[in-house]
Amino acid sequence: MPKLFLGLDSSTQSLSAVVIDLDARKVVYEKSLNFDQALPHYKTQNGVLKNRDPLVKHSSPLMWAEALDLIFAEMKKDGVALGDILAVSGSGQQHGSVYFNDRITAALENLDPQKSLVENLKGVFARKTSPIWMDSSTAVECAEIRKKLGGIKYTASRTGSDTFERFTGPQIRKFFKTEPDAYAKTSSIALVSSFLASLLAGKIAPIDHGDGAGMNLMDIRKKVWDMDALKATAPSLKKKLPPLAAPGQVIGPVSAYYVNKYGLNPEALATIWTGDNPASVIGLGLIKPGQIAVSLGTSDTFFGSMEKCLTDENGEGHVFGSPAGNYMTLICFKNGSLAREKIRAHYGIADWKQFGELVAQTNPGNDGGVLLPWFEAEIVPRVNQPGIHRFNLDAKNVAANCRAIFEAQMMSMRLHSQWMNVAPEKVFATGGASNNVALLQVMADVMNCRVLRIEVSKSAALGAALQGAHGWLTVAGKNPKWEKLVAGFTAPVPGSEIRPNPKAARVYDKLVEKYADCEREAL
Ligand code: XUL
Repeated sequence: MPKLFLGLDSSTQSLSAVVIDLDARKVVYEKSLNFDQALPHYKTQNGVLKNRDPLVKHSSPLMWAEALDLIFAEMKKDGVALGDILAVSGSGQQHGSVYFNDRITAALENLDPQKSLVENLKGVFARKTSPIWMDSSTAVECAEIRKKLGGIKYTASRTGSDTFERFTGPQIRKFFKTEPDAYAKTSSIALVSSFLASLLAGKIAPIDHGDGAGMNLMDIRKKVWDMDALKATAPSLKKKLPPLAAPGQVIGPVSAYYVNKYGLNPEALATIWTGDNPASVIGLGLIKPGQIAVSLGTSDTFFGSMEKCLTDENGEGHVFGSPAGNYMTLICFKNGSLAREKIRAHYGIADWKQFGELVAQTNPGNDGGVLLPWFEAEIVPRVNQPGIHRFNLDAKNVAANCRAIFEAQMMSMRLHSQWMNVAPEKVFATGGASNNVALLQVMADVMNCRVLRIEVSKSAALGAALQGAHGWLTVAGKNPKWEKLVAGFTAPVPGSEIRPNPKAARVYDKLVEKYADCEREAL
């Protein structure tokens, strides 16, 4: 019998499933359900409910539950060997929270396969909607909690991150302040990940150290609820939170609901879920410290494994628990592809090929020219007033401005990841812009390490499936090693390796200092 494991990823816009055959080291099934399209009756736009306040971004927990039913029905229809699946794990968009009243435990224990999950969950919510990571309506609560915890540096060193609007603690505080009665009736709070894990296990699931670190409520070093942070957030919070647990631990067998309804293996194990970023770290094979991935998308995200817990005293970067047992970091730069595209459009450059040719006409270091491309308010560094700043750079020099945007983004990454104290050994580039060779060459030169392209379409769901395999092997007494487990699933694109040019690397060692001065001046 093949050893099959199912990984699910409930992201902002979709629910994805990946089934792996562990011995064959192959993904044997992939499916994605787009919420807007598959479940139009929730009226979401890109997975988000409409709201008059542009800062408020909520979604529907019932939609996530309905999607779970739907994806199992699809897998059954597609002939997936659900009876052979040995464990199910998953990941969820980070920070989003779900609020239950005291009917939740009984509802989870008695999931009736004659009914849908939505019907089974009738009357269990203390709050109809769930604030998600895109919400930025809690600036006041962030300031309140940060102040009580003793400022940015202390909050970050205590919880792994400074307070952020999207983090769950500030969201819980806002709920307590604005809807105190509903907060009082809340008996249990889940993250998106632990909510879906609970639906699979048929009982309230623990929150794992990966996703738990995205709440501003967990002591990042001891990996327990931080009583001061809980107190600073809302009263009686400890009673409302599930226990914390190591990523991927087995909760128990899957609920009979999925066995009776979809033919899932009755012996399949349900494990604790994690956040989508921790799951991606596994899905991309970033097990060893020094292995970094940069996802070049709408925003650019820099993440990787870290052995010891170091936190960013400027409060820009995040530290989460990693499914591999140690830590992971995540730094999110808002002006990613958007800023690159703005420059391209501004200079009327036809395509990225031509853009790359222009970059090649200029020298690494741009003869000292620096651009700060903050088209949008930036997260790293904190920039509230968007603006474009040029130093020794002529706005009319098209080629120099093309190089400058790439260099600025890569130098910012290098500068603002220094607190991690990890010299990248190699960087895996993913995301839309990772096929831009000119950009990757600048990355290799600025970081002074090899850059390899990696294409994993569903890295979080794959990471979740591998986490399921890890949980199952652990219970089977096989003492699995992560490095061995991920091998073969996440190979870089053949021939994609880009090596740093030593001469250019020396130029950037100097220029990064000037770049830091420019940032200071602009801020
Ligand atoms: C990370 C974050 C996002 C979500 C996206 O802090 O907010 O990456 O996890 O799903």
